[in-house]
Amino acid sequence: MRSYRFTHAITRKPASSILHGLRAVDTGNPDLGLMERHHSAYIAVLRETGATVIELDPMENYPDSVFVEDTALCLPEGVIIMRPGAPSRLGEAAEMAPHLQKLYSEVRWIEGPDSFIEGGDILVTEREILVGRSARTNANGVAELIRKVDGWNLAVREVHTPPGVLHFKTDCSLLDGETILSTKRLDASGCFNGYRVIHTAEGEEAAANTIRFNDLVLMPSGFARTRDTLLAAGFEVREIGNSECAKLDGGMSCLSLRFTPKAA
Ligand code: CIR
Repeated sequence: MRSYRFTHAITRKPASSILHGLRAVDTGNPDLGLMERHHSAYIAVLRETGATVIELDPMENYPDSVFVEDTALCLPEGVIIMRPGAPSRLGEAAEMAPHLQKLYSEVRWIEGPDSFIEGGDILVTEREILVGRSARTNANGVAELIRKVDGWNLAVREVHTPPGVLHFKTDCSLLDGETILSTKRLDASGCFNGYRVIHTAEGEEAAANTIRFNDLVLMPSGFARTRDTLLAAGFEVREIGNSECAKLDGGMSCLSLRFTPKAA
């Protein structure tokens, strides 16, 4: 099971420079103390599933570095180091690489120079890898990813992130081997044809970015109708405060890399 059973996760503590983190709309600065408490709660839930969580030190020179998901794509076959499309985040990928090189024998890189791709735009399901073109992930980035997974027998499908939405996974997440949680606006594009799709409740689009991690679904707190839909569908849900990360367009998936290491 490649898409939601994992033995490990990597997180990075938020830095005080998070006040300078990127955001589409300024809704006020995040409160670092509250963000740290939410982050600790998030890690505790990952650990509740029995996984090993590696917590990296904060990096002050990268304000958005708490959002580790954008730096790498971790697959059972190996790792692809990403090339973030936000200039202030480009260097985060090289900072992550040594940590993954300790755990994986096969590490490949998106090299560029014209390719950009962020992990937030990549949804791994049991049958394929969906990559959403976005303001951060360009056609060259998708094309290079396809070349880099060569030999791993994987299907990569290019899809589109809705305009004005930061990442493909801002609007969707995997719930199990065949079920996707999606906003209606993203599902309307037809990209999930053939999957079972559960929609976020009207007005709760910000609940779409959850993670299925082993037996649990981690979702942001404050979205009762979507939560109740997931509970009724039989998922075991944990709600985690996300008010501070949300000010920086971040959610559940952004805060971790989830994987099962594959050393030689
Ligand atoms: C950024 O704009 O890059 C950060 N403020 C948020 C990144 C969220 N990452 C993700 O959805 N994977």
